[in-house]
Amino acid sequence: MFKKVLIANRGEIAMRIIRACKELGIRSVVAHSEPDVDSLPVRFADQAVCIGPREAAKSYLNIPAIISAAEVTDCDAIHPGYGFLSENAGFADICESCKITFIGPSVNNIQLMGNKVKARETAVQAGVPVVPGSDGAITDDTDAVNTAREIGFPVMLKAAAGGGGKGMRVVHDEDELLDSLNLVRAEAMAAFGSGVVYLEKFIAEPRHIEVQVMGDKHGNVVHMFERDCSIQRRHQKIIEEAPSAGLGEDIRREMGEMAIKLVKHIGYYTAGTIEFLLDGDKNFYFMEMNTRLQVEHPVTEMVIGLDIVKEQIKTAAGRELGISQEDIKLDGHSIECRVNAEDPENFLPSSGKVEEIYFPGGPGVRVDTALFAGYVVTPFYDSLIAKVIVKSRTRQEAIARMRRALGEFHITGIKTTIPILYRILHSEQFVAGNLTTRFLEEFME
Ligand code: MV4
Repeated sequence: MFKKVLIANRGEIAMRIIRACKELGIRSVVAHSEPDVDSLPVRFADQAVCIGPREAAKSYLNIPAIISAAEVTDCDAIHPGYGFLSENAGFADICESCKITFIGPSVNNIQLMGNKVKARETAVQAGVPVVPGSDGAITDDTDAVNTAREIGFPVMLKAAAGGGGKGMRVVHDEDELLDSLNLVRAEAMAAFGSGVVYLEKFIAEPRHIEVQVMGDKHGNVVHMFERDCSIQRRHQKIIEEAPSAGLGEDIRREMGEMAIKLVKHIGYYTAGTIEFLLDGDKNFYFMEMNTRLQVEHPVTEMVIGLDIVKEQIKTAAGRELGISQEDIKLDGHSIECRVNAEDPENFLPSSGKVEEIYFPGGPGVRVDTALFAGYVVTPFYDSLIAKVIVKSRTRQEAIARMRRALGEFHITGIKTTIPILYRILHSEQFVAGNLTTRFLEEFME
């Protein structure tokens, strides 16, 4: 097992990784930016190293500084958390060259899934359903027109280097197609340095369902069922739950099997997520794979009773997965609400000093956060400040528990999105489980 792990991240996820290390008897070192010197992870880790100023590009994305921090503190592994360097193949490669284990997938798997055209092709090869669309990248204008005609409008143009909602556009008819193609190409070139674009049938009002997977370096892989992440705003998830109210046992089993097929096909050996779109007729299609630990992993932990971060660290160290697929059983229902430091009126970031804070507790409530009274929320990083996670026997009981938990959450000094979360938890549509990716737009009207 590792002796010491460097955490190249901040906030609640740094806390989460420190906790996993502690339970495994591994020492932790947190690499932090200058303003984060007073943060909770810095206090909770065994050691801390400053890696640069507040700008992420000069600290949390500063590869030489992070590698140096790991070397001077004698760490055998680096956990990147989510965001920042977690899906950076170059970083994973440098870690391995320096004989530091990157707690994540192989360089090859990161590159493969980072390219959405290749990811789609790989899914096809593995026998996993994908949205009807182009065979690989769109080569030229005639190719775009022919493919779109074949599959029928509306279609969606997507950048191969995109993902998470960046570099994509819905095209309603042929008149719009070529202008849109040039637009997406230009946007993709500016944002990702690659103008490669592909095309898919546009699935209207889908659910976003993702399957958690976990592999080891001995060829074992399991899935841990799905999360429903349909409640999002501008591609930022707000509420996630497990299991999804939109799946029956048959689709759930098929989706799990498809996720396993894909990860076995690529030799994946760590925690990952296979994203699917589920249409109104319950057809599901592979969309993307996230080759990292995700923000919403706790809802899965709550319903299967496993610690995903501990499993991720153990398998990175070469241990075999201690569990087989038959051992993984769904128990109850879990919901996560993301609390953001934002003005609930307009979603603008809110910064300042946290004056008073009281976290919800009691049966079936978990709060993942790095907040404390006196902490200063800065505008330099993501506005996620806490995740409230509940677990109960049924979805309705979990909703009641989340309403209760949000009601107990008291914070002064900064504005948060708690009032919005509270309203969603009381909406008829949410209670009925009628979730689509358009839920929030319709709800906010
Ligand atoms: C789609 C789609 C409809 N049809 N692809 C958004 C993020 C990126 N991962 C892909 N996305 C979508 N791809 C086809 N063929 C709708 C979306 C989409 C979406 C997906 C998941 C969650 C929220 C979303 C919000 C808007 C659009």
